[in-house]
Amino acid sequence: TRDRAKIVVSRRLPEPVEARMAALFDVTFNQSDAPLDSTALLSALKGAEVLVSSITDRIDSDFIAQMPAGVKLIAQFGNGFDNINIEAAHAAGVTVTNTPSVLTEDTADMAMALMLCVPRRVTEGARVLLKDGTWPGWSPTWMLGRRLGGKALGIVGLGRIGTAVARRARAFGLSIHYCGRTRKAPQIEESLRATYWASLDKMVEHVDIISLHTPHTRDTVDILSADRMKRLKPGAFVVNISRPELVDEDALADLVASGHLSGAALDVFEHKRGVNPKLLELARADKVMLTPHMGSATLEARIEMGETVIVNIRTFLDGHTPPHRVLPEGRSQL
Ligand code: 8YV
Repeated sequence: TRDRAKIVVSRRLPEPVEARMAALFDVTFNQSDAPLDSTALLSALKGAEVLVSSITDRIDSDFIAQMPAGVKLIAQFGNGFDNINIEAAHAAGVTVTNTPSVLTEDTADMAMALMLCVPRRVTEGARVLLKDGTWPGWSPTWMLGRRLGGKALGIVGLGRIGTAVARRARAFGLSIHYCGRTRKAPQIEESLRATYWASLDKMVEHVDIISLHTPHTRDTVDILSADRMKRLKPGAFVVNISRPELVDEDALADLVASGHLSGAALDVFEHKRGVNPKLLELARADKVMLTPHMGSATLEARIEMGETVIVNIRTFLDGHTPPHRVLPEGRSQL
């Protein structure tokens, strides 16, 4: 039998995942809770065969060019892989894998929470009652929000997560609209009673809520541009649980502040810039809901993501194509 493969894991993972990896491989874990910078990560990779990466690692063409030649697999702990230059990895003969599917349902649950929170004033109510202690007592006009049922939901990207959101939204009484590169099979449209729009510009004019479930690629940057958001119906609501680059955050904040949009709920932000101060101010006024990238943050999903990483690594080390290989034409931003 061959020696245990040396793998480097860029971020701390839930304890059961780390224990399982340590039992199977010769693992180097990042001992701190913060990401490693490129220099530290590259030096940790000396003598390694596999890098287990996360969204906070910038694996661009420079990084790949400097990677020790023995590293032949980048196993991303995550569904999205826009932090990795897939073309450069492929050109260097490095396989990339991700962890789709296991986080789909939990991420869709979170999308529904985001959709409900501002219109039904959930956190606002909790704060008033618990923190400010200002409840004047129940009254027929107390904390009136807006109904979700009967509204039209526009889903950008009816993939795994978009579809899981659509199923939930149907149960909440929303009608489903979607757009994306390809139209789904009639059975899928029928089961969701979903209306396809070939043009996002047209769809935005017909929906009350728009929710983004498409990856961050060169083609999707600012897919919700200022112009598109101005075309949304007055009072429309924006949900982003995908990637921050898909939305023009400044324009979104301005359109909420001006009252054209009734609000927004965002789970993702540009990490380096920090959270847009205009959005923070709107969040304090309960017009906007901000959560810190929690879409897949359940213990169950994170353990299953870890198991998926392990299956990808073992299959690769056994000389087979890993089940969740990102295809060379997998579109990435870097
Ligand atoms: C993870 C995510 O938190 O999977 C994704 O694409 O955005 C999140 O589920 C993150 O990617 C971990 O690397």
